[in-house]
Amino acid sequence: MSARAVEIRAAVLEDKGAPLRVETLLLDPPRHDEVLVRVAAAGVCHSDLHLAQGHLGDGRWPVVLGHEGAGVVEAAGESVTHVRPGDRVAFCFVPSCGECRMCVAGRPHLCEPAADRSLAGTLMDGTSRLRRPDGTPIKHFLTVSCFAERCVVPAAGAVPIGDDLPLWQAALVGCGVVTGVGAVRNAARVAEGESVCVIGCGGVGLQVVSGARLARAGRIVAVDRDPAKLALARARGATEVLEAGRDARAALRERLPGGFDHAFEVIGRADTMRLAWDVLRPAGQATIVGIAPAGVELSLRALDLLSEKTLRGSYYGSADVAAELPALVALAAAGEIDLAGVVSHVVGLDEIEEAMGRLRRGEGARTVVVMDSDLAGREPQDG
Ligand code: CND
Ligand code: ZN
Repeated sequence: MSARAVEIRAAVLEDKGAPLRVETLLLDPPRHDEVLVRVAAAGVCHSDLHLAQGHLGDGRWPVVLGHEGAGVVEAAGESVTHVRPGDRVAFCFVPSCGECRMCVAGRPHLCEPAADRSLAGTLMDGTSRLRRPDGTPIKHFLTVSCFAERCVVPAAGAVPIGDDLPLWQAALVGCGVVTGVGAVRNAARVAEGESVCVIGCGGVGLQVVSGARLARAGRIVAVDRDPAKLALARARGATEVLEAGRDARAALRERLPGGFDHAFEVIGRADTMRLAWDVLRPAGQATIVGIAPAGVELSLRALDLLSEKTLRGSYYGSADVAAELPALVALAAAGEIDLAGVVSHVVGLDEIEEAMGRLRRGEGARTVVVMDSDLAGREPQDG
C-alpha cells in the first residue's frame, strides 16, 4: 500500500448553487479499515443535486460529490479482509458499523454513526482523506465522493460484485437500483397481483417500476410529467402511464376507483407525496422515496387515518445494502433489471456540470460519468 497521498482529478462543489469544477486534489492513503478504489464510472443522482442546491442543509462544502458508482480496488488497509487489490466493487453509501441501535435492530441502512459522519462530510473516523494542494480540507459526500478518478471509502462501503456486469452499468446499482427495487421489496413488500402507482420515473423511479414488475405486481401505473420517462417506464414493465398534470389525482381515481394497494413517490415534493397518499385504497401504503428539501412540510387530512392507510419513508432500499448488492448485480447481469436502457447520457468527468444541469431541468434519465473507459467498458459519448 502506498503511504503517500496521490493526485486525483475530482469534481468539487465550492458552495451552495456553484457549478461543479474539476480540480486536482490530494487523496490520502486508506487507513487500516479503508479501501482505495480506482473509480470506473459513477451515476449522477438527484441527491447529488439536492446537496449542491443546499436542500440537504448548509455547511456541507467544499465537497466532492458522487455516491453511486463502481470501480476496482487498488489498495486496502491492513484490517480489510473482504476485498483485495483488483477486485471489482460497487459503493455502498451507508457503511454500517454493525453495533449501533439501528444495526443491531436489523436496519443497517439507518446506521447512526454512518449518518453522523455523512452529515459531517468525513469518513468513519471523523476525518477526511481529501484536500487541495494548498492544504484546504475537502469534505466527502456520503462517505463515497466518487465524482473523482479515485476515492478512499470505509471497508463496508466497497462491496465486491464479481465480473458479470460491465462497471458502467454496475455503477448504478449502489443507489438507484438498491433504492428503487428495495423500496418495493423491503419497505412496501409488494405482493403478486397488487396494484402499484409510481409517481416520478427518473433514475430511481424507473427502478421502482422494475422492482414492481419483479414482484409480479398487477397494474403498474407510472406517472411523470415527461413523456420520455413514461416510455422508459413502459419498457420496464409499467402497464399504464399517465402524464402528470393538474388533474392527476382525478385521472388516477378514474383508472382505479377503489384506490391503489401501493403508491411510491420518487420525486421529493410535498404535493406529489400527498398525491401518493390520496390515491391509496383503505389500508394501502404510500412509500416515500423522494427527498424533499429541508424545511418542506407535508400535510394530510387527519380523518383519512381512520382508513388505516400507512405512510412510510424508505431510505436506501430499507435493507442491508451490502448483502443485497451482489444479488441485484446478478439480476442486472441476467437481464432481469435493464440498466443500459435507463442511461440517457455517458460523459467524461469534465462534462459533469452539464449532467447536473440536465437533472435540474428534468431532462434525460441517468447520466453515467466514465472516469476510466477501460475499466468501465464504455467510452464517453458526445451530448
Ligand atoms: P430524477 O430527477 O432523475 O427524477 C425525478 C423525476 O420526477 C423526473 O423524471 C421528473 O420528470 C419527474 N418529476 C419532477 N417533478 C414532477 C411533478 N411535479 N410531477 C410528476 N413528475 C415530476 O431524480 P432521481 O430519480 O435521481 O431521484 C428522485 C428522488 O429520489 C430525488 O428526490 C432523490 O434525491 C431521491 C433519492 C432518494 C433516495 C433514498 O434513499 N430514499 C436515494 N436516492 C435518491
Ligand atoms: Zn442517489
